[in-house]
Amino acid sequence: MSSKDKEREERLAAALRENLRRRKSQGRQLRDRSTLIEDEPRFEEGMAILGGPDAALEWQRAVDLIDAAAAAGHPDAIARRAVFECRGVGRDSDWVRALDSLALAAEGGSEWAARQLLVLADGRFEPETPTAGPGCSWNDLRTRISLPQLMATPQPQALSTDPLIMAVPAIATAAECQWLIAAAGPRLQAAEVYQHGVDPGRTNRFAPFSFAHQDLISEVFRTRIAQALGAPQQCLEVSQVLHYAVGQEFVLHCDFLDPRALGEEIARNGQRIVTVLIYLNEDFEGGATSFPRLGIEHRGATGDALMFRNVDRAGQPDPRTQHAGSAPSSGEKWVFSQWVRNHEPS
Ligand SMILES: O=C(O)CCC(=O)C(=O)O
Repeated sequence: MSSKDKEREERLAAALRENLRRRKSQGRQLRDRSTLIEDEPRFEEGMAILGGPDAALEWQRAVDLIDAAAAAGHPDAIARRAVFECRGVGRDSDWVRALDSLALAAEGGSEWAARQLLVLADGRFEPETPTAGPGCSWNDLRTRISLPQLMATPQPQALSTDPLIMAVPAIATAAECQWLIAAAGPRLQAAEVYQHGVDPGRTNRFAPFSFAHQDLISEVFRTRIAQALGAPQQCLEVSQVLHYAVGQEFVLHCDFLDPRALGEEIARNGQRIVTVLIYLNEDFEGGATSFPRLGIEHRGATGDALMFRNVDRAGQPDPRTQHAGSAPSSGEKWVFSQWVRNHEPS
């Protein structure tokens, strides 16, 4: 056995021990131990592929491994399958099925699923071991979720009609915002600018929500955004959560891609026609999103969105949309950021 294989085996064994310890300590019904031992490596291997450098090439194998572990009853694999179900990964998108899986996973002992269910059904964010509530099961909680209500988006208010800039109040709940902050926090890294990597003009940090890090809350955000814009989900780039500490900023820039430099990229994956920001908190000073050429400075309350077109009515880059993420002067600023293309990747 190579040292890499040995390392992997040790990691899987440690994950298995930790998983068993956690479920035992929660006093939940343990499934047959031998079944768990069989499912755990499949789940861990699937997750390792999704989080690794070959995710784009090997995603189908990862999905098959996680699906197999889920079919055998592994609660965290069932929770992960819920993400595939709502996104339509290797199957048709089906939110009802995804929420049912989330409840099933929570009933089986997945804390990750239980915490998401609380956020979606009860508007409650619990960072530690959650309980459904007195006399209430996870399945009961699931029945409280109405899909039309969950995906509803409030009426936007125009801040500018040309270029179009819209404020959407309360597109997300406080609990959903807290969830995304908590999910992004441990993964923050230096933010980058398109094709240039880390840049002195963008000193804040960010966490991408790529395949391995998606959950039902980030998917609810994406679904609401796609619905509000009338855009197919496939036009949405990888979502990001941005974090600004005092003094950190994203200096003046435009979000459209320059057709002179990036013609091929635009032809293949589309132009970045819309930017959506969802403000995840409000307990900071300063930190507005500013459009100096339009005289607009905007700061949403927790859960509010700002949506703006980066191109003009003819679809051409609109330099008037130049904007900046200003630095907070006290506190920390958290924002969910979504760039949207004008067609699906080819
Ligand atoms: O954080 C902000 O207020 C602005 C973010 C931004 O400029 C962007 O995502 O393009």
